Amino acid sequence: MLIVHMKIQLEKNNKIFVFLGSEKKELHPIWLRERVSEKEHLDANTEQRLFDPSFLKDITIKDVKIDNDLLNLEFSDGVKSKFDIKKIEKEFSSDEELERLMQPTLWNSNLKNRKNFKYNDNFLESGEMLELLKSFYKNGFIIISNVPTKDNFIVNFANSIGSIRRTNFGEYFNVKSKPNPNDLAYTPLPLSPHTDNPYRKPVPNIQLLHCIENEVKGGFSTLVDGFAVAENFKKEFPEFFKILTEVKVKFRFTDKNVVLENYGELIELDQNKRIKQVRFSTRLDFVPALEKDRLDLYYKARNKISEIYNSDKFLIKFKLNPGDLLMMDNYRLLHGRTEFNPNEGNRFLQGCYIDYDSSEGKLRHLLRKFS
Ligand SMILES: O=C(O)CCC(=O)C(=O)O
Ligand SMILES: [Fe+2]
Repeated sequence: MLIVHMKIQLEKNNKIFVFLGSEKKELHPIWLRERVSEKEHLDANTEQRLFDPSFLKDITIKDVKIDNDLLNLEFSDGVKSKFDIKKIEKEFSSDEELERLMQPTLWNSNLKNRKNFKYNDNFLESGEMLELLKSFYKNGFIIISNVPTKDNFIVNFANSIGSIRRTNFGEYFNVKSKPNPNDLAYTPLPLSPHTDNPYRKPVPNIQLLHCIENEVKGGFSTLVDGFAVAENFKKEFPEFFKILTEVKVKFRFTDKNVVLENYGELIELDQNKRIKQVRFSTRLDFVPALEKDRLDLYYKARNKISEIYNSDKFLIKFKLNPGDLLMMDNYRLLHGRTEFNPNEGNRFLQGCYIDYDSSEGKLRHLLRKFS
């Protein structure tokens, strides 16, 4: 955290001013009254308020004194409170460290310096777990080995970061070749790089895949940094980039129980025109019937980005071994697998989803614990 050093000054009529660099700001009495932290006002376990500040009206400060690092206040409703000035200072500081840790470092197939993580019984609350999450935010994925290959252990793993995002595939799903599959993931067919479930509302943020068995010669896993490709695309093919950031494509999943649909751009930008999310799932995308010329451009752009997603310049390919668990950002990375022959042996992965509140919540928690 970047602490902004702050000076407090009391002026007449119990006005409290803070100086932040050259800026002078008056602290609002209700802003302070909301922050009283004595135990009759705040639950000690949850740090949640035992009063409702939205009911507070016409609050003024009756008395104020500074005593070293403490601000002693008496409010017009009779509440007396001691404020730690350092805590007020923190409210004016930005969470720069967290922002920096969560900043992606884009990569292509030359990706090096990948950290290896090895699971043990104490891993999930350890400093290593903090390193794992930092690495996840940096590269958009991590692989951790030695994760017990017990059936549905992935559920424990995911729930120790946050909470599983259950879907119509269940709390977790078995990725193996099976008869009458409701998704091509459950066949031995190759899967070109894709993002998962763009048809859900909202699209799951993070996918976990845990390898239980992998006895086949093929069945390699692939990953691509979609943000790196999109940045490259923007430079090399600006017209193509533009149309992929504009057209909202429909994605659709159906089986005998449900029809799921959602819309989104293949490259979605935020209000600052930064890349926010990529979507690519050419088995289930349906572009609207735009004007022919515009569709011409769209299809050329989709061909080109597909070519790049599948190219050796950006794609990494590796084998998941039993006990390996892959966790990846489904808004940034594309994943896939090469074809395999199910007659050679078993290939069995278990998968599930979690959302960013899980990974970010755990990151904040471990930062609080270890730094
Ligand atoms: O079989 C694999 O390695 C990946 C399958 C897949 O794309 C998925 O489960 O989302
Ligand atoms: Fe997938």
